[in-house]
Amino acid sequence: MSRSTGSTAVRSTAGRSIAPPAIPAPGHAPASRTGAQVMCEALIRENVSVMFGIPGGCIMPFYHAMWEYRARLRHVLCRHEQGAGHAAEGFARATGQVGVCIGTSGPGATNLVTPIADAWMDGTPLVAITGQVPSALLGTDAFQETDITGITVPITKHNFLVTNATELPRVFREAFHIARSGRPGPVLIDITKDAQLARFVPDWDEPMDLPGYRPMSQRDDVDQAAIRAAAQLLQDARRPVILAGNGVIQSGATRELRALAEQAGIPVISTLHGLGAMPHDHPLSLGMPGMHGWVHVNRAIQACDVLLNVGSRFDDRVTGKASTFAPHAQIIHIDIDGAEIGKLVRTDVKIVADAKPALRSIAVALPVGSTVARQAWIHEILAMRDEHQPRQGYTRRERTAPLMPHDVFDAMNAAFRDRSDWRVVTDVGQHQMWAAQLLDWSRPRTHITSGGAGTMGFALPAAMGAAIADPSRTIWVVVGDGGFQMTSCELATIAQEGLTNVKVAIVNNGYLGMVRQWQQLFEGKRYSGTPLTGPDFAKLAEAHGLRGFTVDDAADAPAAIEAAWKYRGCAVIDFRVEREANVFPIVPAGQAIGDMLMAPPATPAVPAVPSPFAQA
Ligand SMILES: Cc1ncc(C[n+]2csc(CCOP(=O)(O)OP(=O)(O)O)c2C)c(N)n1
Repeated sequence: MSRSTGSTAVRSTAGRSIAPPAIPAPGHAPASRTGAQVMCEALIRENVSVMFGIPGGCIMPFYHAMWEYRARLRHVLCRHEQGAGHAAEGFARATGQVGVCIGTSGPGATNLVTPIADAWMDGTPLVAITGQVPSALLGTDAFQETDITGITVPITKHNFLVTNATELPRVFREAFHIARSGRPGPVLIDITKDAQLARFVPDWDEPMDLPGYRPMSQRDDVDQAAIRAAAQLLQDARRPVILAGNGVIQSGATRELRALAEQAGIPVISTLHGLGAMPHDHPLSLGMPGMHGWVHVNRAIQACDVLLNVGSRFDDRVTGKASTFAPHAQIIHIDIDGAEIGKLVRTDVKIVADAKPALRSIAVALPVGSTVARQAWIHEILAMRDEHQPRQGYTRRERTAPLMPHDVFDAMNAAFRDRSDWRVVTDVGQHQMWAAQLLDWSRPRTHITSGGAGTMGFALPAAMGAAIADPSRTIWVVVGDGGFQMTSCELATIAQEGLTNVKVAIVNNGYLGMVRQWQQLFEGKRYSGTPLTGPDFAKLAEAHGLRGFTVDDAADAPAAIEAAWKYRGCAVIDFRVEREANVFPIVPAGQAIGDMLMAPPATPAVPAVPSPFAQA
């Protein structure tokens, strides 16, 4: 099985133990430290225990110091900085804590750009630490110099270039505060090599200096006038719905969501990132909306008279053509980030607040009244659901190959049903939408995916981070053969770390499936750049010392999942599914969410641009 190099051992290469410098107790004068040692102590003070990264020239002083602190700071050596960043994201998404990733200057830093952008889009708390060339060389195109603070301005909540080591204690406190407060997100700290090497006496009490940064927190008062207005709208509504997003999960407000829904008899729709906020089998739980949302959910949105959006930012994958979204509804929007409110969809009641206190306040303000009219509304939605029988209709779809994608998800659901010790991390593409639609999501933070950025390659490293964060749970990766090949090098990291709780299900259709689906439905089947080959994934797993399975018949899927689950090590299952299965429903790009396709159009679309090589 996996080989462990003992990367967390507390011994020097010479076999002698090295005592880390003691972190001074409060009230004791701290001794002089290098900037790099201060970085380690600042991380420990922020309760960081695990970091994901790759060393290199300009970050070497930090790695040198890390050795002394290795009993308290575990470093996971990833195979690519993109993997390190996604691993830190997975750690953060599983725990709600700030994830930490590290890269050297130049290419190390630019390789972190994708996960930083991903964390930005999905509100994931992340601190990225990068080394920078010595301050005397800044701006000279020195070896491995890249202006990473310039590059990451639009995709970080804030970033810092530290050239003066004495700023490090304050900068680290500010960075972690910014990453985890308000709408969480990524912060980058770029530290020149000379600042890491400089010796000084750190001042841990220097106050934060963040003029103008006043994020909302759970302790802040909620605007009571807005709460009363929202409660009144909900009380008077005959056809209300709640749209629950990532903010509910981030705020830990699932109980408050359920309490309000039950008190007022309002059905709840969960966005991709809201899956798990409301148990799938709760009578008021409707499922996912949007481009691949269920028919009854999208129709409920288009017919509702009041829509309470809590913690979702009206992504265009949810709204379709925004001007046509929920055309009859008065809209209440609760968001911790005021800039999201009214950005894409008109809003009637604006509540800038954390989801938990806001939902609690609305429940208190809501007069207890009759819900008879609501019951009629709920029955109407459920009748739509029964008519379309989305889940059943999908799984009953004719089997055109020995293994259909839905066979894989059926088998997974059966394996998950009686267990609670799992999470699923999905990648981007068809398998991601099938997982969202077909798996039964009941608990928060069990569904982790790349939503806003849609980053292929996210799943395997993010699962690695989630697995390290919580060794008691099995982390299932659901990934396409395309996305898997983007970051499959992290199998080596999983093997080196000896992780036993990562299980990988590759939904292998031999295509970049989601793009191929669009080409089939909207571009006259012109499969340009989408047919895809790959290695024998089971053998690839075995080559890493992991366990590999190949499944090409539905009858074998449940046994493979059980065997992988019970195997005391990381396992990879290559599910070779029907190549041209599609995700339905689908709302064509730019259309209203009511305009769903439930099957390929009768007349296939032809490419809009005729071939320049066509014979005259
Ligand atoms: C890094 C990146 N490159 C390109 C895309 C565009 N894209 C979206 S889905 C998709 C196909 C994914 O194929 P695969 O991983 O095999 O999953 P499938 O759709 O077949 O389930 C592509 C190329 C993307 N989302 N991310």
